[in-house]
Amino acid sequence: MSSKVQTLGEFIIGNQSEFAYSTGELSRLINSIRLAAKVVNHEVNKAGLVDITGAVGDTNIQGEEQQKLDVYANEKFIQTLTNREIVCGIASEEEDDFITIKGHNKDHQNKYVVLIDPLDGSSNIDVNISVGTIFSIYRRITPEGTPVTLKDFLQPGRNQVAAGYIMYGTSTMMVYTTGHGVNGFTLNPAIGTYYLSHPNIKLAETGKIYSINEGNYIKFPQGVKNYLKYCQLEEEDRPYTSRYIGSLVADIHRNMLKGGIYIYPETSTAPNGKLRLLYECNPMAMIVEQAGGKASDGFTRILDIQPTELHQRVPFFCGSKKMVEKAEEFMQKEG
Ligand code: AHM
Ligand code: MG
Repeated sequence: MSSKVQTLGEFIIGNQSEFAYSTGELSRLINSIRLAAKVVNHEVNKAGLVDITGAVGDTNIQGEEQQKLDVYANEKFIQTLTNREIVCGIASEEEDDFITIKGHNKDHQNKYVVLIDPLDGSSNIDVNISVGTIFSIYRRITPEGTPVTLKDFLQPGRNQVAAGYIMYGTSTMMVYTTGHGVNGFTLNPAIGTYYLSHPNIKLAETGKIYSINEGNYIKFPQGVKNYLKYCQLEEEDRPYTSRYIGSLVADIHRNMLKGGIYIYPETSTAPNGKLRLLYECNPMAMIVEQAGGKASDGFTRILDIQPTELHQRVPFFCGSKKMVEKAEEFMQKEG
């Protein structure tokens, strides 16, 4: 590896001055996520070897079966974030309620809240397909020195100060933004260092990939059905290619690099879709917008939605700007 290649650690320090409140705390926070991700990566990578992939038997707040690695990742991220004097609260997709962190002096002085999906797509672990961690960071809005409240977590996504994901794939990558573009870092597992491999990621304005669980076609709203027909027509640069892994981080990551649209719409049985606004859609929307793309619920910009509850779900249309605009056009035509 050439000595000119920047490591994630160097990058975080080098770009600290770009942060809105440049006290170094956000850098330390991102650093702690980087460290926890390394530990989780180690476990995910050996998941096929040991009996760690089975379902624990618990069900999470969404009534889904929780698997051992979800529990492990959840614990690791919470533990790492709690041990630092940076966050005053954590909300996790795997926890019913948010966690209050008093800080070492028990004075609630820490500034940031973190919302995290510790291991998304975990049903893919058993079959050796990429999974990911998604995180979202806000400054608290209630005064420092008081315990964090639900209000601090229910901020619209446009207030995020940073967002990112870690993809445990053929290579492990961390991709994040602090509102100044998107950068991707690849882990060299031999030495445990992430290197800047994808500087300033830009999403093509349009692409040729659409990603949706088409098995649910019958349950889709008419606007989505019409858009899918449009994607499949032999016209101009179409038909597009259909690619769906069923692992949000991997599907979005591929589309960011290749150009495309990801859709998880509302269905007749899930009127708000499946994905969670706070842990999945907001962070992905910030990243995709920072890369020049677009994210909406078919009608409204994701980052402008005022959340009303921690585990809220929302329909999600995300990816290349022109493709999302076209899908919105079909949605809006059907009202
Ligand atoms: P999870 O948070 O329970 O892991 O579910 C989220 C996952 C996403 O990664 C993926 O995009 C989606 O669920 C796939 O859902 P489906 O199997 O309904 O297509
Ligand atoms: Mg998830």
